[in-house]
Amino acid sequence: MSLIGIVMGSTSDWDVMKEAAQQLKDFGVAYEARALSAHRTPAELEAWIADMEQRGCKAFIAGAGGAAHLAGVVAAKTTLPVLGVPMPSKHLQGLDSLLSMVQMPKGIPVATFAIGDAGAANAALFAVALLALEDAALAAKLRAFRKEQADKVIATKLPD
Ligand code: RP5
Repeated sequence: MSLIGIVMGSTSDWDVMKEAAQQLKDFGVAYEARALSAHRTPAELEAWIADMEQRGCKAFIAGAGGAAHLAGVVAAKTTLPVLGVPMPSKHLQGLDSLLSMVQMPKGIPVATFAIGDAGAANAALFAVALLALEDAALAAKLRAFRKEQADKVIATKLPD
């Protein structure tokens, strides 16, 4: 069962969205990743969302760039949590993606993360945190991950 659906507007988004996939893999969370566009393949996107819901998906991570409507469209089609990742776009460096994604109208929320790699990884970590609410083993892994990060910071010495 794929607990998380990762969707991106184009295969050109994969270089960023693979960060989300890798993070889920690291936590042993089953996911399915697809390139489906709100603009270019709206019917296929809608069908996939319904199918994922039927197959037990718990949340979606949606990455898109430019006039980034994908996360909003996913949120319009499901009541599952939708985590949006703005892509660093060619002309406006992702500011267009961020504003398109974050400025959702009242009533249809998208939890929007940082532009690019950090946003993709953090969306996956947030998805892990959501799943960890009902999964003690996953919650323990998340705590261990945080501790590992903290230990690295503390162990790092600044140059003299
Ligand atoms: C968006 O347009 C995609 O999410 C992508 O970030 C951007 C460019 O897509 P391509 O022209 O590379 O397919 O829909």
